[in-house]
Amino acid sequence: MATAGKVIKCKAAIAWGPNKLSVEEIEVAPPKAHEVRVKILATGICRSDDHVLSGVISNFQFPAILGHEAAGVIESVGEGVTKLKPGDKVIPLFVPQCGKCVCCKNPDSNLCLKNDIGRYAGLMADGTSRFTCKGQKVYNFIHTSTFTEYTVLDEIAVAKIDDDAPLDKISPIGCGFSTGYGSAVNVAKVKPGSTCVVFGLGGVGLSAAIGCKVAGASRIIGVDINKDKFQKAKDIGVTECISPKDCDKPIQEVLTEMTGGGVDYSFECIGNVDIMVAALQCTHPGFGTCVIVGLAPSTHKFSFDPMLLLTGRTLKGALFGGWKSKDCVPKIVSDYMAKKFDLSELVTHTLPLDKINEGFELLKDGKSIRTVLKF
Ligand code: PAD
Ligand code: ZN
Ligand code: ZN
Repeated sequence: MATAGKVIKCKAAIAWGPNKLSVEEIEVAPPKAHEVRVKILATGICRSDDHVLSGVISNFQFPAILGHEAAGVIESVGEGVTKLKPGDKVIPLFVPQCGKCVCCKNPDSNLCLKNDIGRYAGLMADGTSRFTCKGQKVYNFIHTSTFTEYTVLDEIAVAKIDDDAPLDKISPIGCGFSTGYGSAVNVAKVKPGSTCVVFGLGGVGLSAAIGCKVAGASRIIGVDINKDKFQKAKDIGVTECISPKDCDKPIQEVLTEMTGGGVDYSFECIGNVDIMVAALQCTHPGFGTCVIVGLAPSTHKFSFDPMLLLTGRTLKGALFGGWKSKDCVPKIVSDYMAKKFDLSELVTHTLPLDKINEGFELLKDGKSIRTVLKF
């Protein structure tokens, strides 16, 4: 392409610090060795972007380009990149897959040790940045940075997907959908006929419910304090919805009674440590499994009676639904194209990049599931 090897000037949303987000012109340097430059076509706003922007996640470097749930096309590739080429359709991977580390080599783990989650160094693998704005270095976000027309990605953080994939529709596969869905089918391994409860009916929780349904759960209970979320949840297969605000006793007790002793699987898709404990408590003794999916503020901790585990419950957690990202994302895209599940219910709003702040407001006000920014 005509732009290969050159600096590209384009628009991006820069997070200058907590709650300071503005759209600016930036410069995106060409990809170095084992990197690719990608034109982003669609990117969703996830609660995790909001956690960082609102400052509840500590040790984060600013200024930065947030965004991690996206789909795009490769514009150019750096030296040594052999399996990707300009024109390839791709999904950026916020949990990379280097294929070489001890976790990548372990068939039961997807936590590539090259991930930047929690550490937030915000730089490419070689320790430098490809973004500048007004002469200032701009950090990246968990190997992705997608609130920009162009981004540069390490080769280990890119999945090449089907040439026919509809890029405007599949951005939720980059985070929310795959995270929730995988939490049910991979992490919990929901069995047919089981009873599940999903706490939090946002993009991640609804996707967990889709996973429970695809796995054959017979009862899927949705819990949310925002009752506006209930209709959509029912549309995608949640069988009953409850708001803790309508209950005169703790939600874990209500759920235990409703299910005759506890659920088979529970999913915490909020990021609230008190709900995490409730999610463990409402699982059935002897065999119940609780999966932590939500990202809690950095300073929050939880504690619980260890007897809950001694009595045969399992507590688990995973990033990105436990999927080995580079291997599995192309398969999830193929499953979408084969109509194994629908993503349209997850995308409630579409906005141009210039209106990104409006997109964050919709999420904070509980009015959107996913707002997708289209370029
Ligand atoms: P969201 O804000 O769209 O959905 C959260 C839902 O929880 C909303 O519908 C709220 O109304 C509801 N809620 C809030 N507080 C309560 C409460 N006390 N009781 C019941 N319901 C409540 O977020 P999301 O779906 O985009 O993300 C959910 C979480 O998952 C969030 O913490 C995010 O950071 C995390 C996440 N984790 C991963 C991962 O890899 N593990 C990936 C993506 C997102
Ligand atoms: Zn996310
Ligand atoms: Zn690895």
